[in-house]
Amino acid sequence: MVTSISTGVIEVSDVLVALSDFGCTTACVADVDGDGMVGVNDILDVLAQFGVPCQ
Ligand SMILES: [Ca+2]
Repeated sequence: MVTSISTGVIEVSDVLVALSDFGCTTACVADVDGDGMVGVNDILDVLAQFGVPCQ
């Protein structure tokens, strides 16, 4: 499940966090798909959920 990184809704700041964390491989805050690293899939997940309220 994709959850907002900073607020209750996926928004620009979450996309920016995901982008700034791109390539991260340990303790990644932007690892939204839970595979242990931040890659293209995480960015796409964040973008796919953009503007959607999440828990
Ligand atoms: Ca990931």
